[in-house]
Amino acid sequence: MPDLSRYPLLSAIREPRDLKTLDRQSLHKVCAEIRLAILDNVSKTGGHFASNLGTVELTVALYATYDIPPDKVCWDTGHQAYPHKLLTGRLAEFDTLRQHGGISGFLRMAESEHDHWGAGHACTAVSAALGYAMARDLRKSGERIVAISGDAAMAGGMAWEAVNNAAQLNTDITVVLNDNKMSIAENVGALTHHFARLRSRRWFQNIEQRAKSVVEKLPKPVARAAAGLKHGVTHYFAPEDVGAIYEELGFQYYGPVDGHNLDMMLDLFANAKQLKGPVLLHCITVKGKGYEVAEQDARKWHGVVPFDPEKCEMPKSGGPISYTQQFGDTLLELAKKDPAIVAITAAMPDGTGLTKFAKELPERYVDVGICEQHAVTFAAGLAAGGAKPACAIYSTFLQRGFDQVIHDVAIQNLPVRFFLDRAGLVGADGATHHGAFDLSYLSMIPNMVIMAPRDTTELAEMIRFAMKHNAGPIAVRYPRGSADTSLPESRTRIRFGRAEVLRTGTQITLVGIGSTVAACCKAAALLEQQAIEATVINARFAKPLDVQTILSAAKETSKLITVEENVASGGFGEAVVRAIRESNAPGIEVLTLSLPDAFVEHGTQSELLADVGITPESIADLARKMVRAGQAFVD
Ligand SMILES: Cc1ncc(C[n+]2csc(CCOP(=O)(O)OP(=O)(O)O)c2C)c(N)n1
Repeated sequence: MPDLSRYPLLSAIREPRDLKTLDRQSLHKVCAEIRLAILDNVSKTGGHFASNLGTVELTVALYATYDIPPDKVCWDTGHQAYPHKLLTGRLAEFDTLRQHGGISGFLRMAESEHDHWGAGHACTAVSAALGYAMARDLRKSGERIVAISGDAAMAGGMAWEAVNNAAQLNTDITVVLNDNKMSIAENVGALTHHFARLRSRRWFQNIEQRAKSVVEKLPKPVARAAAGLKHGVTHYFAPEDVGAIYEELGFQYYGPVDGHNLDMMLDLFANAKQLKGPVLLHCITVKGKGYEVAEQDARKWHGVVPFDPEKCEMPKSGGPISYTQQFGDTLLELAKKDPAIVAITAAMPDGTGLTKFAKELPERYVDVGICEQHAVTFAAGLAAGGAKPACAIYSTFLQRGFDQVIHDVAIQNLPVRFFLDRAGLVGADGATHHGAFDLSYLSMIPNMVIMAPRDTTELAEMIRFAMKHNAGPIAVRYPRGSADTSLPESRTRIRFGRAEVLRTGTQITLVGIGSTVAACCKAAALLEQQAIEATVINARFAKPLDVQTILSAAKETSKLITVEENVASGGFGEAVVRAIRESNAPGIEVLTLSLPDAFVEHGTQSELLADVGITPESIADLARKMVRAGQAFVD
């Protein structure tokens, strides 16, 4: 448990309404204690850092002003909501953040009654808040609904769909735009420039005074109408803000305000509380506020591993090359030789390994923002136009572009190359971020080819293969982190739809795909110690499946286990079972080992793999039982 004596005021706060008992001076102290709690704990657990230091005053001011509950707050993504966690009774558990069995790094409705909206993926808050608002209107219950979104998330298509709908519903909803000019990397796109223009305007110093001064400038009838309103802060009062895109779309735009000026933020929310209809409060914040190195390099300090808070240093990452880096290096090497290659990321240049590409070949690098759907169709257009798009999106975020993959890429059989980092269990980010579904959601699509490398060397080969593959869409999925280096070094060339046999035995066949190949090899070594001879196959292709190689090993051993970091339904194992059944080969027992039909929580990757039974020991154990007991495991 954290040392609560370090946070005397914060430790007495169990829920937002407790803030209402504090005077302004104490609220300033609460802000300082929240920053300290974030630094103390996140420096030990790792997690989102800069984004949370930027929302401290905003959260305290909102929670001290609104009536929560019954008022409700929907945080977008949730990676900036640690102050919210600390103000809603989770200080004592804060040192378990993102740890196995501990509290989540994001918000989850199941974790706290104060988490009104769970997330992890961006751009959902305004839609969710709008739903809450309509439900409230139907109930006639009258509570206030707030959505808090970052500037990058507000550029996502879904956020615009919600804004468009909000104006139509014309219900009472407050959107707080937390504008720190940053996504994880620098924010991109035309909207960013629009926000910058708004930022450059005179900031509100004092809301009442500003409202008054603006009213005085208005023509009389409008001024009278305006003055009649209780707090006088509608769009009528801010003529120089006309042109703010949100006003054109039916929102009352109010801002920009300094999101770290607690007193002003308290005034802002006290006023905003009274407003009717859709309202947008534009707050300017600084990512990393209060921790100098994070302010200076918010990109590096967005998400952190455990670090030394005194020295302000994160440990250097050593060890074998990561899949991410291998991807970035290999694609850049290929793109230098092939001018048709274009790299696309959806707001994840560092996470997908494209930072170097962006620097060296900026004219062929596109960061589309948090817009995975657009990224996919944009890539399809590039392919149709003769370019070679490499669309690098995390497995979990490509879920956003599912229809685009089918409708724009696959039906037209366009050669878009998808590179899916973070496939399988990702660790501390938990349920919203695991790449648990891509083998399923891609396998079902006609024309799609899917590969998964057993290690980083094979990833490089697969990237080369994919960039040459012009016949239609192709995807390479690979896990977070580095490869297991214990695999055999001997290599065979990648051939379309062909698997690789890594060792042969007569009693059982273990078939791995991607990250699970290493576990299968280790399981085979354990089995060997128990005098059980196993064949190990590196499937390489989830689609098309190498039925010939798998079937001939299955016939030889009559027992087979598939292992994958993907859910069972629609996954690799199911495809193998189907192929064996369709072959009508008699007497083959098959067991499929996969992720469960449940959302896997957070922890380290190895803790989670142990939880779901994907370890060399558990594979060996199952294999031994199958071989020794001759037990029927027919699907
Ligand atoms: C759909 C989706 N794509 C990508 C991400 C990865 N991601 C997490 S936070 C973030 C940046 C968000 O920027 P912004 O909304 O401005 O919030 P800030 O971090 O600046 O507070 C990104 C791209 C995500 N969570 N969801």
